[in-house]
Amino acid sequence: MSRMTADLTRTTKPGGAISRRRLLATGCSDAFRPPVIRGGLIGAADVLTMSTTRWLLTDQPLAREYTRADIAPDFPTWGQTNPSDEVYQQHLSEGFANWSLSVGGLVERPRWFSLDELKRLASRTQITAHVCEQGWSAIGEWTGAPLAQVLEAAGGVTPDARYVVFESADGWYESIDMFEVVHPQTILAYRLNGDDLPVGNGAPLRLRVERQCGYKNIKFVSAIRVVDSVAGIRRGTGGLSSDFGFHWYGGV
Ligand SMILES: Nc1nc2c(c(=O)[nH]1)N[C@H]1C(S)=C(S)[C@@H](COP(=O)(O)O)O[C@H]1N2
Ligand SMILES: [Mo]
Repeated sequence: MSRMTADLTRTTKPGGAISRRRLLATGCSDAFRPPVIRGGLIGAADVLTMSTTRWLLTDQPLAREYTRADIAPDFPTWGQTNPSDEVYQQHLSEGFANWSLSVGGLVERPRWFSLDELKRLASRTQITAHVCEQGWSAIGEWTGAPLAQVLEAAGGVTPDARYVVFESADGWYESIDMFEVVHPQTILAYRLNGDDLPVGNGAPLRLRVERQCGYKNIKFVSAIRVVDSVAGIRRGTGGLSSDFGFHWYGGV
């Protein structure tokens, strides 16, 4: 984690305000409270306003996007590449035709999404650099449904929503805060470089959070849950990586 530690020296921006990276990277995730979204649902306009505001206020622009010419010929696979979980293997053998994503917790209408339903939502395609904390990076083109769209299709989040928690078929779990949730590049990706997501890269669905390190980009996502606190989840830090000592906000 040495390069993330080095980032801690960049603590202030020109205006003198303490950057959010520092707040979070020093383990102060409790000190950081995203604004409560009033009025029940996150409307499209709210999402836009909120992400614009956050961008202006906290100096968190889009992650850099590249061109097709920059795409790595072979995007690596890393960590788990084929979960042995029985249910997962069944879905894999059926080409994920009967797979569905559970969306629950603090949403107005908890529901399931088939892969086709996710693909029918508005999509976003982005060519970005994946940066693994273990010393490699690769550029790939990801296509998926913006997470904000998915939550919208579940009726929007309730006023006390603060985090989205992701569960994976291999037992991995992670969470991100509502700021990251509504960021335009936060997508649930089902395609890599124009093809269905390969198994090794997290088929049928993986998270892309382009401003955070590899380990936050959880693969084989099977369920997402909106919560007001991550304290009750496993060891209580909000993710497998952070439960084992990595920063919860794994800024690149
Ligand atoms: N469920 C799950 N998600 C995961 C992992 C994993 O082992 N299991 N590895 C993480 C790490 S450390 C990295 S670098 C990326 C690797 O993504 P890739 O296999 O598409 O290269 O996935 C992340 N998400
Ligand atoms: Mo990684």
